[in-house]
Amino acid sequence: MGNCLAETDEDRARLSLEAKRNKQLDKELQLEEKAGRLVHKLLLLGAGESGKSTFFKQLVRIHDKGYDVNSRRAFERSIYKNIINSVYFLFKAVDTYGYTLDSKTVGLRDFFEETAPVDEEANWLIDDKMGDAIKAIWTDPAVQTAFKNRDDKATMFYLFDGAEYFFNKIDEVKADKYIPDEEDIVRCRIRTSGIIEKSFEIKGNHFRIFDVGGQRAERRKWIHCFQNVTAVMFIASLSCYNQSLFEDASSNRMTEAILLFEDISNSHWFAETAIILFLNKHDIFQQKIKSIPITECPSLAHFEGEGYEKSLAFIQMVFETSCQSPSQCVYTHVTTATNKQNVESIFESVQDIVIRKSMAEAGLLVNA
Ligand SMILES: Nc1nc2c(ncn2[C@@H]2O[C@H](COP(=O)(O)OP(=O)(O)OP(=O)(O)O)[C@@H](O)[C@H]2O)c(=O)[nH]1
Ligand SMILES: [Mg+2]
Repeated sequence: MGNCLAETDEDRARLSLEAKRNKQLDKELQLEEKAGRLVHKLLLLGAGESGKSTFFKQLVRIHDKGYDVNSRRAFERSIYKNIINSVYFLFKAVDTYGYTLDSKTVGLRDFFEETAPVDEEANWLIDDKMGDAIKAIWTDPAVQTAFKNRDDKATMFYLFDGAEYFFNKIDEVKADKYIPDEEDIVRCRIRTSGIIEKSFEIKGNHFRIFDVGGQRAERRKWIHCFQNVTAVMFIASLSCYNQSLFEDASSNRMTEAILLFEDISNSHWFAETAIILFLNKHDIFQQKIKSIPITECPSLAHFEGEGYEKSLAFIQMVFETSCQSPSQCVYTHVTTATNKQNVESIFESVQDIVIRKSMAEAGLLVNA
């Protein structure tokens, strides 16, 4: 499996706890199967920030109970943190690329930097005053220019994908009575650490779905849920072809995703497993491709075409041909995980693939 699963000593204790927990989960799975209940185990895999948890959250909305008031409240702090961090990233870009803030914004910046927290454990909060400051900062022409130029080679910087969405609803977020809605939850970014698992019953079929952390340091934990997997849902961001990794600025995100997909799809662990590839963040890709060619990604530098359709087809071809296992067939979908209807219809096809595969394995279907 290459180095994506290499273990280090530092968190061995945590890993062994997780291994125990996953052994327990596998035991439960076997018991359920013994009791005559066929459980389809599905893994969401992929590099960091590709949209695995977003997909998982949509499944909770669509096929579980959704998010009640208490669970929605639990996202409040992370949303404040997402927004505040985005303001810091915008200011950093303004400084780095020499944009000039309005004199009024300079004063607001002082207030923001004195008041807004920076450390993880702080009490992240956007009250009315802070909300008004953020709103004014966001509309400053220099900040807007930095934002618009964030993908240009010369003026590039990292900003999480939900930043614009939350800036545009800052009036709601800053209100005392604010409780995140399900759309906010889907847009909120919380890096996953470890393995999160949930059971779903859909039309009488039982699914157990695992969401994992995708950043490099997280991947060594994946192996603990690799046994008896019915399908891998590999999520790759389409829009990351011009971005570098959060955890390593010298590596291109799409190159990383292609190499990871190659590792996973050719792995002996998944020789009997359906591999479903989601080319995600289609909404962002559609916009970005108008001005930035996919050749920005070193692994796609040999592409000679241009335009949306050819670029998309090329990315799909590169991913699919990296799976060389003769017994394996990759089922590809182009997705926008923030769109509930899109996830709902795509997951219909996933169920179809999974159920047909299970029937074929049980000898009930000739062509899976
Ligand atoms: N616009 C848009 N944003 C998306 C899409 N999919 C995910 N996002 C956003 O991308 C950010 C990262 O998504 P996550 O689901 O947290 O990514 P992840 O793969 O779980 O990341 P790790 O937990 O670090 O492995 C979130 O803010 C999502 O709202 C998409 O299709 N379109
Ligand atoms: Mg996640």
